[in-house]
Amino acid sequence: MLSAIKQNDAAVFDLIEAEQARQGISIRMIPSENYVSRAVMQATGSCLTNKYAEGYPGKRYYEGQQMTDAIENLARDRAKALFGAEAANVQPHSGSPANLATYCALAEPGSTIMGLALPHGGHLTHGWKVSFTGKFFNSVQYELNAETGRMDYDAIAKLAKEHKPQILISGSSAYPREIDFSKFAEIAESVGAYHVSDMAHIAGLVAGKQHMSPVPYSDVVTTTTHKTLRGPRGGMILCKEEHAAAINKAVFPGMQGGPHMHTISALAIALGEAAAPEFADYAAQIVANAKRLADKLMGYGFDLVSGGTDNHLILIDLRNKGLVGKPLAKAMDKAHLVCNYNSVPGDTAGPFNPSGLRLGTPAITTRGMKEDQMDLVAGWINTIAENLEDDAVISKVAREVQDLCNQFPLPESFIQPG
Ligand code: DSN
Repeated sequence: MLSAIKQNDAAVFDLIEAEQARQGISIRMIPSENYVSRAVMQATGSCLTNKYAEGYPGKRYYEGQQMTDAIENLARDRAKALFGAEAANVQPHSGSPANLATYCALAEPGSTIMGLALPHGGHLTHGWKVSFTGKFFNSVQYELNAETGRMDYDAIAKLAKEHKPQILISGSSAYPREIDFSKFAEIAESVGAYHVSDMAHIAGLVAGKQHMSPVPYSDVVTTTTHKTLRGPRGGMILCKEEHAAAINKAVFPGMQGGPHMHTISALAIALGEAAAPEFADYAAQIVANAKRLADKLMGYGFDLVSGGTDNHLILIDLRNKGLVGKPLAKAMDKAHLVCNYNSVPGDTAGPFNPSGLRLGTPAITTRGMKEDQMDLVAGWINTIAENLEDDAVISKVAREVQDLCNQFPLPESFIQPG
């Protein structure tokens, strides 16, 4: 697959090959990352990258759309069937443009939107002040309950009554608990707001019936396609039919030009994979692994935000250990245990040196790892946290990690030919 790159551009080939090797010998626990199947990967590298297809199926601005129309319709139909949605737009280049397009479809610039604050697990595009979503709109941010580390639906309702947002956003990037989308729908209805849900992190868990679906409770649902859903890098919007025209107009021509048809073809494949019965087993194992890892980490005295997890991710608050996130994340990376440092609710440290660590199980579950392997991972994290400056200890962990990765190669259909 990479032979032409090797022949034409040795510099890029060497870097891709090195990255493939790094992914092979790493326990990848950034909760938004995964491994895609060989079929999904091949579609992203297909001739569809050569095609412009501005517009929508049946109404394009360039000719030669015989195949692209069929592909986009297939992706849309599979998305609607998988998630039980009335309408789907598969063109957003990723989650951030999907969110901005959605807000622009439902509200005028300057209107009030309300989402979860970034340090409490929200996404930048839920109205955080450095994002255009926090600049173009009057953004009000809700926070987690300081005691429980969980959504405080009464407090959210109170804030919504006070500010009367045009759009209430549910969903998160670093919240380890199940979100009750029905409560968000009730709050939105009580103040006359649209309910927009961003299910980017949990889309695969929703598809695999391991998390409540936001679709029946939302006007619009946005998502990326490459996290737990295990598709190509991209975005997607699902909505009620009454919003479909406004959403389509906001994505194209409002926000984007030509859709990435190679990505859309890969998304169609990934949606087909997610509809297969074994995907539900995969989603269930993601959650089982995260719960086991959380239990073991708590056994080592780690303080987890909300006291555990219901989904694919874990947020460690390191303050009780006298640690901060970045040095631990960097030491773990040396041992090929890859995660990210992260703010935790109530963090007074800045975003470049926050007090938390965010871990997730989607990628290691794709490798076939189960609860027993989570026990090893928890032990290694603890060993590194206790020996941050000790290179000999870190090297020993790195060798053990590599041994485990060798025992858990990717399943055959996920291995990319070199
Ligand atoms: N950057 C993603 C994440 O890691 O959660 C969110 O878009």
